[in-house]
Amino acid sequence: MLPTFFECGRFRFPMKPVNNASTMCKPLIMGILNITPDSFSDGGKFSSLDHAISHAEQMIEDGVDIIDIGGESTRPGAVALPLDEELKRVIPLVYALRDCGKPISVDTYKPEVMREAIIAGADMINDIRGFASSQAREVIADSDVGLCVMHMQQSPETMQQRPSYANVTAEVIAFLRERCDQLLSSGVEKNRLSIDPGFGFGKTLEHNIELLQHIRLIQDELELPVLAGMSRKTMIGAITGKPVERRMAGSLAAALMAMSQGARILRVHDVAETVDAVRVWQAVNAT
Ligand code: 9MG
Repeated sequence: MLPTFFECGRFRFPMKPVNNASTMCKPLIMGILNITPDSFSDGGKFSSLDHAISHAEQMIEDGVDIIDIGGESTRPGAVALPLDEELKRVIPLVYALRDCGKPISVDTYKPEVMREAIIAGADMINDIRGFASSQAREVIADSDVGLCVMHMQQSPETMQQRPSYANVTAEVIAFLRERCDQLLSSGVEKNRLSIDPGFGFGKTLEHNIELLQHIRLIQDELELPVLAGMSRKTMIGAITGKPVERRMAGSLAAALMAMSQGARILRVHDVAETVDAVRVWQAVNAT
């Protein structure tokens, strides 16, 4: 059974529907807020911080539940960002948004960024490396933030070169179980954890499809809420043949598929459209 609530810093979200039918639970919408280098800081009209703040305001108007701030690209082939640059991009934005009324998640695997983000007011840490670092686990254990523990094979630089599994679902479950057990042993409460199969992180299209078909199994096995992120990813492009700027419809279909499999958090770029799609799906499903 899933924990009754997902505890996320200053916020608490119910994880179970009233009638206990898991497909009826409205998923939380996590909006993606990437902060890029400040190309206008020397005299331009808007800085990248201003752009990011107005993007966050738009997402709030559109019905977002959690805002996920990221400073480092996690695309296949992306190289790591130096620590000081990531801190410079992310931390001012956490301070700027901390009182926006929505939980602020920070997408990072660096313990130093986690620590500063928590001090600045972040409510959740989203770690694509699944809290592999013992320093990261120490920082987290000392806090009350919610966590997303994600599966990845290798690292963003190399992950799509030759993904390989004997049984992708079983291996992802085993990996997430081990990482969650480590976090629980270091003192993290179970109701602060969410898990993520890591679509596109060291997976072929076939692996991604198999994982999408098995979200409910993954959630039931680990008794933890699943976060699913497929928005605009290569897997959507591979299925639809569309370039990244034309993948919204495909991304909505994938989000609804994840929701029908019981996913509790959907990580998306297009918040307004996903909120509408979820509303329609629920209105029909509830009758
Ligand atoms: C940062 N990031 C990019 N894609 C992601 C995904 O699918 N899940 C999570 N948790 N984070 C992601």
